[in-house]
Amino acid sequence: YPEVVTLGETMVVFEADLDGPLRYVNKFYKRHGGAESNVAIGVTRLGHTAGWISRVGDDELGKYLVSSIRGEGVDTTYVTYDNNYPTSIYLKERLREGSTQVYYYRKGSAASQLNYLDFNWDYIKNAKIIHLTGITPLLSESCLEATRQVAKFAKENDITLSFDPNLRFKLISENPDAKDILLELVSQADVFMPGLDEAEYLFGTSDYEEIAYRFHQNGGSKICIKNGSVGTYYSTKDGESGFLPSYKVDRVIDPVGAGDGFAAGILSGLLEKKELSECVKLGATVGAMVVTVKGDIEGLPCKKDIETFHDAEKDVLR
Ligand code: KDG
Repeated sequence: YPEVVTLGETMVVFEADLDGPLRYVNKFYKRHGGAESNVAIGVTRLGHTAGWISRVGDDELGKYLVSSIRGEGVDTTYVTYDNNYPTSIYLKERLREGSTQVYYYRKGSAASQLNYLDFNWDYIKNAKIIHLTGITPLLSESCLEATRQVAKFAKENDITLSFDPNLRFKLISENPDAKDILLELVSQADVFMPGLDEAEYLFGTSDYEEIAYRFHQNGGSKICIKNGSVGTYYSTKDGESGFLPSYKVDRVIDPVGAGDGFAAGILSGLLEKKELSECVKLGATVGAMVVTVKGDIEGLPCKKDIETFHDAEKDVLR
């Protein structure tokens, strides 16, 4: 059984090979991206096991997603093919270096048909960590129900529930209950990893300590609040807290996927029973490495790459 189980939608990404508006782009690279499968791949690269539950269309793009994600070492046993709905896609435009814009084509996708009645609960029960994002519950009614059932199951079975809000304003603007739905998941999470702007949207304040205090008061055990290139504030219910400044990178090539890399580092650290401060170092390193490479998953490091990244901070490499 995989140590980390996650569920959600993954899309085929068509990434422009030219900078500038998409209307002038004639060639695209085919890749894939989905917050949850990105985390599963990240965890696998760091030497742990992960399973991703999803639905894809019974089409060529669906077959591509499954074979590629399985090829990354993620368990895809519970990814099903849907005959009636297609695999979703998104287009990635790079107006200039470091500034990425994405366009989704995901409405009515196979993944939005995910249904908890199909889940193998024995598989989920054996996970050490269940990782959810705020994208899945906003995809459809059945995805909302699936997320709620999985979160409830994690609580009932004492499985660590990890939650990254991953706010997608397109999905939020279409759902008047979005904030309440997300707050419900925050209140169940053991591990919570919002961006500062996301925490501000959810809690109405950008004061790290107050956000953490309110999370812990609700029973949450570990929180990491990410503030991009500035750093990460972290805190545990037991009183460990601190701030880790972000690692510097020479050039930000593509910021998409950094948060998922961060989550992969945190979850791997937790599986290794590291202190939260050490988990944050790992998460921040993975996040920094992801942005230096094009693609949502391509920059995810394995353990050895992490040493090389930190070695590069020294003046001489021997
Ligand atoms: O976190 C990266 C994701 O944003 C990307 O891979 C695609 O899941 C995705 C989404 O909904 O944006």
